Amino acid sequence: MRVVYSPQHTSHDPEHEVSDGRPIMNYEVPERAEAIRISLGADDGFTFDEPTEHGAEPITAVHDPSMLAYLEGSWADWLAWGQTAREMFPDTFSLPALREGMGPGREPRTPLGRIGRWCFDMATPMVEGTYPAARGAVDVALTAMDLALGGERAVYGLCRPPGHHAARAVFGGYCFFNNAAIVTEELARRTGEPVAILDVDYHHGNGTQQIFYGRGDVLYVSLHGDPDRAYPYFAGFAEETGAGAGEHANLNLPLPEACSNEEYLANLDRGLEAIAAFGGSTLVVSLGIDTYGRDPICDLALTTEAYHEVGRRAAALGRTTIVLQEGGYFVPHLGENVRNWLLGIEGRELDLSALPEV
Ligand code: SP5
Ligand code: ZN
Repeated sequence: MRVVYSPQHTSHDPEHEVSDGRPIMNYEVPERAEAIRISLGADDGFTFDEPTEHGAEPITAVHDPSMLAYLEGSWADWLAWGQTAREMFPDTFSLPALREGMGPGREPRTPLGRIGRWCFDMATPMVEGTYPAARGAVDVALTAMDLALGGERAVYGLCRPPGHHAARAVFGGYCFFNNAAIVTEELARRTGEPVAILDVDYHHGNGTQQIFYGRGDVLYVSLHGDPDRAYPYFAGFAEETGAGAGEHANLNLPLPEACSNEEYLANLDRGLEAIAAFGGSTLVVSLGIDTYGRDPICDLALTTEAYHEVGRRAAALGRTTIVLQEGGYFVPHLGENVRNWLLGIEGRELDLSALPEV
């Protein structure tokens, strides 16, 4: 399988986040992508390609151009205002109720006002190298798409930072640009066909859902920790089925705490049935490994065997598949879990031989 990877991701190296009422070390670190690169690099079945630049147009096809401009200029703006911290966090959020009945108000001018306009949480700090890394992740995803359009049956884009929490005009959840949504939109435009997205990250992909919620030509299917207990809290409910032309093109499958392989796979089959019933010849996968039993921030109970089986069942759809990396935070097993997912999709055997005992 062809793998698209760029070392540019390492310039996004956040240190902190706020979680459960405490400042903690950020879980979305460069070591994650490096662990995946090392596992895939040790297996001759994977060959690596560098991304090519795709420019801004595919990004603004999905995101507010003002968000792109904000992300591009935000670090210089931070420095120009005399800030010296190496991470930029919002401290005040522009929730709609703050200006209820008063109209939208002016666009904020200060870096802290502006980040509170564009970022929805306290897990997604920006550092000096965040913007080039986020652009690099988009290029990784689009290059994987190019390979798939060129005839590869399944391709993996080792995206970092991840993307599925970024909506049209707001970012967060360790995500800046929605890599999977950008690829999906570009695929829809280039092929004229409907496109299905399968999101198996532990967290609901609120950004992807938002971007395609009114669209009938893009099916979004997500398996995730029930937002009644899990981030992102405000989206991912089963009753969210799409709007207008997009009605019935959104399928949320919220899962209980400690969900086992068996229960997970039963839900997966429901998602795959919906995808099989939807048209189109391509599948975009948002691949998160934070469903793992040992993930430090999530609460499902999947094992490595499940990843191989999920890949195998996704491949049985018989569609050209573009797999893009999202979350997964138990770094010691992250690379081997991704590799086994990809072995599954390629019809290769489960291989637990390189899973370290930690
Ligand atoms: C791409 C991705 O996986 N983003 C996830 C963003 C999660 N953000 C932090 C959520 C904080 C929830 N803390 C729950 C810890 C349970 N003890
Ligand atoms: Zn996640």
